[in-house]
Amino acid sequence: MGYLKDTFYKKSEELAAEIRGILKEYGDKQVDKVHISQIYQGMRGVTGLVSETSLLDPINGIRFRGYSIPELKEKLPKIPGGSEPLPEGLFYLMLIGELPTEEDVQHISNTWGRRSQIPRHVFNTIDKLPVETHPMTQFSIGIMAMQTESVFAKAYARGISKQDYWDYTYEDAMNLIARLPRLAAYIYRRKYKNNTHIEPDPGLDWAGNFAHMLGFEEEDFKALMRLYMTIHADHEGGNVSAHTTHLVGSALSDPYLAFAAGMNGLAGPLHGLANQEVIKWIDQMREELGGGLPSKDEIEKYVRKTLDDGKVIPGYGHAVLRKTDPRFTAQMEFAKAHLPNDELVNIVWRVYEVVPGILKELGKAKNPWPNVDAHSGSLLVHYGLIEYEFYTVLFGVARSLGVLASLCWDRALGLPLERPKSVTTQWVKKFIKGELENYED
Ligand code: HAX
Repeated sequence: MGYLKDTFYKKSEELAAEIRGILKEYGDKQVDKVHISQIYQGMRGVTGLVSETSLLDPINGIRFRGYSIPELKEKLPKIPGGSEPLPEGLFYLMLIGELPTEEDVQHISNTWGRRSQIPRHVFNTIDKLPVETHPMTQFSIGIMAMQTESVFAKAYARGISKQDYWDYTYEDAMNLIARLPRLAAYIYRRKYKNNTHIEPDPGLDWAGNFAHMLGFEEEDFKALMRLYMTIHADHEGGNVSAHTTHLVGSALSDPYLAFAAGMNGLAGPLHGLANQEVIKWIDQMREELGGGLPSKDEIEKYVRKTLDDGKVIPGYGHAVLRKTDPRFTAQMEFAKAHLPNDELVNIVWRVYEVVPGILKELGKAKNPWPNVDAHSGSLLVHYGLIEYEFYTVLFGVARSLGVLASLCWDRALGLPLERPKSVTTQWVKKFIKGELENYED
């Protein structure tokens, strides 16, 4: 067994034993009571699943194994002379639960480099799609086409013990993460760069190589990709992409099937697609106003018009967060250091000065503050990645790190099929009236 896998196995054995103890002693202890409003309103605030890799605090934002984004920036290994953390290090932290050494990170980089080959039929499948197919659809189809490679699916078909599920899941997770940048770059270059492709550079790290295969050689863009992949990797277990991957994986669907399902959720405009929507929204505003840096008054009018038209302000609000997303702040800091005079970035900052006040005044959105998607597109545009529809694919590649590390944990801990109870409104009405005894719908 490789040393990363070996270390993971030991850690998972320890935690599994601890969980058995917790369940034995405290299994009946109640965490939340569920309100009727929560049953109807997307289970908001219902604690109902375990995800070891990260935890989201409504005020302070995401913590990966206890570490905030500024702490990750300080403590995770970087390339020599680099400013941004290597996502390989975050993957190690999420999988093992401890900060990695430089060697650990190098080991993961090399492993993913070795595993990154994609079978020809996957590219052939993509090639059969109309080129105008949305990149997220192409991405999801590409992941599904790669499912032929699932070692979990093959082992399960042969017949394996429950004890070994984690092992094959781990192999699939590592292969899939290794291959996703190549798949994503293929989709990008096919759709936007006349089908001209760039071979990977084995000397580069995972995110740096991704930037290279996309066709961006500027060191600052590579640094941005390292930061981007790190901050988008995970956001605890309840968000749509993480939860879907976990849910589908709980049926013992292999990691390719589970992750593709998660990506279909990420492709929704209330989730990951918001990053393309933000830039489209700003572009439309600029078009209406005749270009340039709009004044706060102009932005305010445009925001109110968007709301009056019954639309949401993309990049604002969150189901859990109640303050500015630290992932927004991390990108703002990057922009201040690298591109403080960029016009689009300055518009994003000005929008930030205007939108929260309006959303607060209207009082409907529980969180008037910006989320991760409010900033990401403006940075990409600056470096020339101007194809908005591709932005969610970048998010998807990053999200693989968290949700696939989590899937390894799901299998190692033997988490069961997920199957919450649903009820009918008829049931709710009877419940309210206290008529549920011997109830049959
Ligand atoms: N603009 C306008 N109205 C908003 C709003 C926004 N940005 N955010 C919330 N609201 C509205 C909701 O639509 C809802 O209205 P109705 O009662 O008429 O349905 C009301 O305020 C209450 O919503 P909430 O409880 O505050 O928010 P939810 O938990 O239901 O939804 C969302 C959270 C992120 C979906 C929501 O804030 C939204 O639609 N934001 C804009 C889209 C966006 O940026 N999505 C990305 C979120 C982060 C992410 O997942 N990234 O991948």
